[in-house]
Amino acid sequence: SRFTTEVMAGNQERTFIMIKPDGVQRGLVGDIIQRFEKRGYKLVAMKFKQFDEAHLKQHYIDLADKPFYPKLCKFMSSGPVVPMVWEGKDVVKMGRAMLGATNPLQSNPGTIRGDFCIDLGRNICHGSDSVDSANKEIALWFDKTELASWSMCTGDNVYE
Ligand code: IDP
Ligand code: MG
Repeated sequence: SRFTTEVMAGNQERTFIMIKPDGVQRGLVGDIIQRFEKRGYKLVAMKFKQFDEAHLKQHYIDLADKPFYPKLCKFMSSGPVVPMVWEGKDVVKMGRAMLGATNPLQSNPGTIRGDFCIDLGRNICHGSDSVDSANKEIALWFDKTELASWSMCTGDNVYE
């Protein structure tokens, strides 16, 4: 079955991608989702919601000792965001590549940050940096029941 093929090909990896408040404000929600969708990745979960500072502090807990941590968490809770889970082959690494470098001035044109932003603190999107972080972030942002279990009708056109 297709499910067996996907499991065998290692296509079940998941990452956590989030459109930040600046990305929402600038009307980039559709474009960012479309890039993952068009590439062939499978959407597993998505929300549109404002979260409180405590939640963002937990999300960025690894950066707690950085000077920009309070400002970052405050900004991230200043408006609605679009947290998402995307699934597919090598999607953690590829998601980061699609986002571009953390500093938009070092992001190549063609990447999300390289196409749409300039400043480090307004880099419009988040993506998990490892499978381990992805699992932690998915568990923080989504309840198990919010992860959709479905098969895309791509047949054998995305994966050989
Ligand atoms: P990442 O988002 O590319 O994974 P991280 O190092 O995890 O980058 O930092 C999280 C976010 O914190 C960045 O996306 C950026 O918005 C912000 N940030 C990172 N470094 C700085 C900094 O030196 N000054 C201000 N904001 C920063
Ligand atoms: Mg990070």
